[in-house]
Amino acid sequence: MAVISPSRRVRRTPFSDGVEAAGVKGYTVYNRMLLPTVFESVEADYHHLKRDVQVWDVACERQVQLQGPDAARLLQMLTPRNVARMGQDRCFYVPVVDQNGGMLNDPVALQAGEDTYWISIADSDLLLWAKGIAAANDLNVAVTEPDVSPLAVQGPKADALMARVFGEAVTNLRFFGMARFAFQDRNLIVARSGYSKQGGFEIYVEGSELGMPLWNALFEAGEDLNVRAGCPNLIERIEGGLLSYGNDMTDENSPLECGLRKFVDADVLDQCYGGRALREEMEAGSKRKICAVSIEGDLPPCDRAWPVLADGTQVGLITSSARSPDFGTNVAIAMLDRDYWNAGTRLEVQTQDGMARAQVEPKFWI
Ligand code: THG
Repeated sequence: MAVISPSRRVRRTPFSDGVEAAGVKGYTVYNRMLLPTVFESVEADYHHLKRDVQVWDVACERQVQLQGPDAARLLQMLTPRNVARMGQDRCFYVPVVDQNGGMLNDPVALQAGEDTYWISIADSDLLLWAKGIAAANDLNVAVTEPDVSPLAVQGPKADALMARVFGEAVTNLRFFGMARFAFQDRNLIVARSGYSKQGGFEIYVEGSELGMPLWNALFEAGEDLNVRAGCPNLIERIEGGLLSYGNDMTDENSPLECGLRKFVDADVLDQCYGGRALREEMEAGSKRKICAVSIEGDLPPCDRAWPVLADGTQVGLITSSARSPDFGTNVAIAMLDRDYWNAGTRLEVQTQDGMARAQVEPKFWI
């Protein structure tokens, strides 16, 4: 594939110098910012992530900051998940939906201060939607993109590495718990979260000037842990069923179709956009659902949705796929019609290179 031509429109991150020095081999663009996709090879990066510890430049997970007396009210208008009891000690995975209940983003939200919330967004222009909702409702809230860049530390040795840089106490965080920890003369929000199933943390680096000092501190502290630069890994995230907005779902899909039912709370559906549509879908049942699917054979890269067929008729789409070394098959995420989503259902997949046999799996692999 051709290279991405650099320009000011495709933003660098506070960690880009470190990423380049580490020998990044591929990038994608996410929220108009560089996101590394491969260092050694996707397979080698995958094995290393599952064995050691990696530092990821995920600055492209931009924050949409809501600040002001109506910040909490605006946040609740954006999501069907009840955020009233979020507090400043944990973050929430929150579907964000439009007035029809269609997914606009699937961010992680947290309370960064008294009347300040950060929405750590996936790849869509959520800032514009939030500004629009605030304006249309005359809310007393400022919607901005602050100078905050997440840096993730992921892998089985993440606790060991983080303890060396932030102190032992950081390892007391529970899953999706968060607190402030000192680095140099600052207190940074750290959460036990991240876009892998290997365990780890995310540091919300407030102030670009801290980026390279923190990057370097992690690499100096973790030399004997075999720390390397890494990035969200395509194979590992499909095995783990971690959804990718724009790939696995769009505004054509509801959070219920995306398997996010547990993040839709009936008691707030009259406070958020799209609540009525979601209530109707809960009563009627969803017409399709995200599923784990295995696919046989040698496949091309999944850079477009692949039609899924049963007896020659289309019954869904494969939205992500990759060869898994650990599971000896192609692991895939699909959106499948109701009559075809049961585990064991045999299907056919139409790739750009031809047909392949597939089967619905009972659950994701990790
Ligand atoms: N961390 C932060 N921001 C992000 C991401 C992240 N923004 C972009 C993108 N990732 C948003 N999407 C996701 C998708 C899945 C998860 C987090 C963000 C995730 N899911 C857990 C799982 O599926 O196992 C469940 C979370 C829960 O149970 O609450 O972690 O990764 N800052």
